[in-house]
Amino acid sequence: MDTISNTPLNTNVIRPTFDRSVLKSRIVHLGFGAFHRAHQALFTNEMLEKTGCDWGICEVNLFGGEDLITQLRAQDHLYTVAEKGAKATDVKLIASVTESLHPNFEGKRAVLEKMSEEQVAIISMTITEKGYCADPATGRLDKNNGLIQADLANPREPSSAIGYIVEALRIRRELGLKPFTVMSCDNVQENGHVARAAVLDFANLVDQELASWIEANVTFPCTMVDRIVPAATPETLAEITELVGVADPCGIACEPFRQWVIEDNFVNGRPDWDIAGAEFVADVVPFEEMKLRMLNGSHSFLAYLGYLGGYKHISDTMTNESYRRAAFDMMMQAQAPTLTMPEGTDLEAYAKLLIERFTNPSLKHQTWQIAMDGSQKIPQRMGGSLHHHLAVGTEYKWLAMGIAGWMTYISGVDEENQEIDVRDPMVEQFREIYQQYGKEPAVVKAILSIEAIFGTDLIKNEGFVEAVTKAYQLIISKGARAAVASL
Ligand code: NAI
Ligand code: CS2
Repeated sequence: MDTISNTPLNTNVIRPTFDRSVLKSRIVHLGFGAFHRAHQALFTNEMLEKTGCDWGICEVNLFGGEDLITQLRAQDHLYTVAEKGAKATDVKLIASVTESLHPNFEGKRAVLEKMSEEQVAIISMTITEKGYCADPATGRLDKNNGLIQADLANPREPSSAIGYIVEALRIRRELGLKPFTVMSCDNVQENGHVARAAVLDFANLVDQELASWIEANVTFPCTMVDRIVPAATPETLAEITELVGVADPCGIACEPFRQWVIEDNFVNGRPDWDIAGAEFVADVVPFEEMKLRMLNGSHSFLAYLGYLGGYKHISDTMTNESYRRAAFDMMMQAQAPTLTMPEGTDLEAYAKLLIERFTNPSLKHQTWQIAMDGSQKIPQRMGGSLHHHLAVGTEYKWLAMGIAGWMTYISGVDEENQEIDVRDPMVEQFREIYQQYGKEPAVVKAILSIEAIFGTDLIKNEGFVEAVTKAYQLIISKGARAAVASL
């Protein structure tokens, strides 16, 4: 079969020239999904091109993604990334991946053994927000999480990413090996701190000595990651085939923009990703907060209200002037004032660039995709800012509308009475609430009472409950487009 590894590729494909044979799996990456392929693996590829060093990546999917791993193996772990601008597209062949593992193919032990090999210095992760098994409201390990309960009962045979990390660290300690750095690359506020808390909380429940060793020896740098990478579709894959000259089932399309800000805190060495455009800084938290609130907060707003308003893609919502204005106002008036940024940061320029990125018509980023897992996303994208406005008494109507949009979306029924395929770890709880209240305004209070999402304070704030209820009623009675236009 013709694959990208055995067929001449179109001349427009940008091919690396570094020697792959020197690469070692010094990074084990958990989560070979869309984003990692277009971000960390691509940065690594460009770093290797400039340095010729030996930092290769072993890819692991702990949940799903078996086909992707099989396809990747069939093409010698090579794949392509299409960077699609509004006008032109660059196609890059990525050669930084050395090997791959899947517990459903090789077994859990093989994954743990790989993570425990001496040369492995970094475990990186793009495992989605829910992969941390943390309580979204507190950021601590959720001991009631089903995966965590199973792993606590049987820590040598883990299923969760947290369980794998703790067991691999136990093995490394037993073997007298250096630990690895745990680097989260997920859209989680203070992602390193959340990863650390989850790992330490888990370790403390299985072996307190191990927990103390991890606390003293392992680092969990925070990172701010940014690049819009929609899930692959038959259309993007067909386009990649056309651009590359042969089918690449692992190919992925994304926007040209990319950003990676990394806390420089590694215990066992790290690649010079800065050579490929990443930034190493002492404190990432302000950048993470900026990105999560301004980009992701408005993305979620557009996803819920856009989906309900009949828009399939983010770029479609940008064709409606009131959505465009609401997204910009949300960034500048609801989110920017809550941030404390290093001097010289131009938040208005950042917001303008975000609107331009959202408008990119070549990028078919589905509102439905971004709408997924709202229970994990809303607290960090809107919750922190809400607390700020409620404390200082400033306007937060965009946040109230965003939350009301999410609530309407999770009812599971759209404005045409069609079913919405709601994907969320808490979907059962949402279903029960809607079964009890229907679409009556009382449903708002019932949802705001979910502690894991909203904590215990917000429900006590009458002004806030009223603002969300009003926004919800407006969406229900007049529709999402009119509700957004009213802002
Ligand atoms: P994807 O759906 O293509 O991949 C998800 C990956 O997460 C898969 O590799 C899967 O094996 C793994 N996974 C899912 N649930 C898991 C669990 N409970 N434990 C361990 N692993 C689990 O999604 P994509 O686009 O790769 O995004 C993944 C994450 O990357 C996002 O949730 C976000 O935090 C981050 N991200 C994504 C961006 C994007 O534009 N796609 C941009 C910036 C960050
Ligand atoms: C999006 C993000 O799916 C989502 O929730 O908001 O994945 C977004 O595309 C990235 O964070 C951009 O860096």
